[in-house]
Formats: sequence, C-alpha cells, structure tokens
Amino acid sequence: MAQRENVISDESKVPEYKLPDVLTRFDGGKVKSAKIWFKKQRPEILKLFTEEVYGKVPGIQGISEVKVWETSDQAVNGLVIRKQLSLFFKKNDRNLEVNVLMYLPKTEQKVPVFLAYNFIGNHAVYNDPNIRLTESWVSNDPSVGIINNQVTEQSRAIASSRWPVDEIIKAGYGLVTVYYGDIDPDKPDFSDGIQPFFYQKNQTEPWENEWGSIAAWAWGLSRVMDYLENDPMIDAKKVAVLGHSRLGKAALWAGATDQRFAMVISNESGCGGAALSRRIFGETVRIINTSFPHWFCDKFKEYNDHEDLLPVDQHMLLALIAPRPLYVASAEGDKWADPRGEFLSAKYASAVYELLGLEGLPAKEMPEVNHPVMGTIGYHIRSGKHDLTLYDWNQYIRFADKHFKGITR
Ligand code: GTR
Repeated sequence: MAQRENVISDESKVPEYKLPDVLTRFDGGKVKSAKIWFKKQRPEILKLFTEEVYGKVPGIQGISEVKVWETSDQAVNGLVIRKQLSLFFKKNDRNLEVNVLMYLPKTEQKVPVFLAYNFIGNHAVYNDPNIRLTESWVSNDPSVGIINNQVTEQSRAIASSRWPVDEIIKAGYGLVTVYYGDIDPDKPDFSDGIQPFFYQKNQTEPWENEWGSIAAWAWGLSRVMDYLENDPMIDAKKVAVLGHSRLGKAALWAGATDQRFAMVISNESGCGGAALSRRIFGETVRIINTSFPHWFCDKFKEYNDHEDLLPVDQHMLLALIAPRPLYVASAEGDKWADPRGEFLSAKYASAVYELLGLEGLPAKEMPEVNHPVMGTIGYHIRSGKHDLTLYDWNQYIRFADKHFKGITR
C-alpha cells in the first residue's frame, strides 16, 4: 500500500507551479490551427509522453488466434447475449491467452460498447455461473478465496457493484470486459505477461524508455479493439474505452495512442492519469514510482520530486484525445487522486477542443458535488469514496447517448 502520510491533502498547501501550455510549441511558437495541432504539436506531445512517462511499445505483435468459447442468447433470463472468447498471442514458445467477456443487447444492429478492464477476473463482474474463471495470476485475497494467486468459485460476482450490466444493456450498449492481468500481471516483475515477447537474448526487463505495465495494458486494449473491428455484432466506430483508477490511466493512454477509440472515460485515474502532476496533491510522481515501480517507464523515475522538470503535464495527455469525447470523473472522498487536479486538467485540455471548433469542458470553476457537466469534455465529482459506481455509469451512459446517439437527457 502506498504511503499516505506527509502528502498534501489541503488546497492551501499546493505550491505555486507553472504548467506547460498545450498550445505553445516546444520552440516557443503558438499553435493557431487544427493542421499545426495534428501535424506538429500533437505528435510531439505524444512522443514526450511515450519517451518520458509510459514507455515505448518495443515491437509489433498481432492476435495469433481467436477462439470463441460460446455465444449464448440465453444470458440474463434470456434477454441478453453473452459471448466469451479468447485472444491468443503466440511467439516462439510463448503463449498468452486473453479472455474477453461480452454482454450485448439483443438486436440485429451493430451495438456501441463500453470496453473496460476489470481487476479480479471476468467471473467477478456479474452474477452468472457461466462465466469462465480466470486461470491468470490474481493478487491474493484469502477473504474471497483467492489463494496462491488463483481465483476460486468464491470470488464470483464480488465486483458486481461496479458493473451494472442490466442498466448498460437497457440503455442499448454492450459491455466488453477483460481481466487486466491477462495482459500483464500487476506486480513489479517483467518475467510474465506481454513484455517478454519482445526481449532480446538475455534481456529480463524492458529497456529504460520502454513500456511499463500501464502502456502494456493500453496496448492490450488496442488488441481487443483489433478483434472488435472484426466482430459483426459490434459497432467498432462507437467503442468507449473506460477505466477506473490504474485502469483509468491505462484507458487514457490507450485513447491517446489509438485514435480508433471513439470515446475515453477516466474514472478517478489520479496521478499519472488525469490529475496534474505539478500540483503534487495526494499521490505524487515519487510515491507512485516507489509503490508501483513497474507501471511507468524507468525514465519517469527521473521526475521523482522534480515534477517541474517534466516537459508535459497531464492536461496535455487529455488534449491528445481531442476531438473525441472525453469524460473525467472524480470522487469527493478520493483526495489521493486529486479531484481538483483532475478537473483543472480537463479544463486546460479544453483549449485544444476549442481550437478544433468544439465545446471543451463547459465549466470554468469546479462544479458542485453530484452536478455533472457535459460538453465534448465531461466532468463530475460525486459524493463518496474511490470506486466505480452506478452513479458514475449513469453519467457515462448519458454522455454516450449525447455523443453516440445525439440524445440529450
Ligand atoms: C492506488 C494508487 C493509485 C490508483 C489506485 C488503484 O494504490 O496509488 O494510483 O491507481 O491504487 O488503481 O486502485
């Protein structure tokens, strides 16, 4: 667990800081047109995040094989389609299996979907005995029968409060979910998961500027997207990539690196996600790099206690999502993730949306608790603690209705 003492949790203690301006070129000029943004500024910002923060993907690896385990139209009392399949990645003697679970509304039309990683395994998201149990490494939790890093029946549906499948389906969306540890087990060791696929002889971990786990998870979301583009039931032009907390960081990086994601949703992603690093409020670069030394590229550690030296800050990550709809959410009781830093980041990213002729975030000041605002950027801070709740999902559904269906509620 990260050390939570001696961190700034009081607004008056936030030091003065100067953010890099997202529309100022690194050679000092101003970005005044969409063309310069897309041709010059955006690639430079993307490169800096790649080289200094999340790390480079070292090579290309596509899906080697797809195995569909089942497509049932009898899920949820016969009202919903459940599809389970595995994506296999193979190279030399390596084989990685990524399990995909989908719940889709019954319709002849291709459906828009939310694509999101889960934390414990697909079987934990919904009360359905037909979901395959993950065989991947999972963080131990004896209270729910996760022992020797393997899940058991006891952990079925334990995360179901985070996955309101019925509401998602009723609104006309599908849910596509994957256990994030299928791509890279969340531990400070690079002997398993996807990274070793790219090692040269005798290499045991990624090089200094190569991917940490967040970039690997983001890469995995793109590979799931490769599959979704070929699934006749899915409207691949309407895939909203969503993630909570560390998986929100991964969703943002996936959205930045892969423009096929039509919408990006960050639920309480905090440090290294939506929150501004220079505020050093709550979790800081040093703290995150110490508690989770495997999440970012090694190079990022050079900015421990030196956030001011970062050539970028997280509002510039959010700006990379433009012109696509972006939602950033915070929780009042989640100071660790710096709600105000997440709001400000969304606000400063707006400059790029506005340059592109879109409404960015329709709020200059932080909105009140439980008062969502939705332009092309959406934001809310809800009451309660660090979690992914039905309240959050209801806003994401409204946001998707607005941008995918043109419906305002
Ligand atoms: C915390 C970490 C956060 C956030 C969170 C989570 O311990 O400090 O950055 O990622 O975990 O993923 O739940």
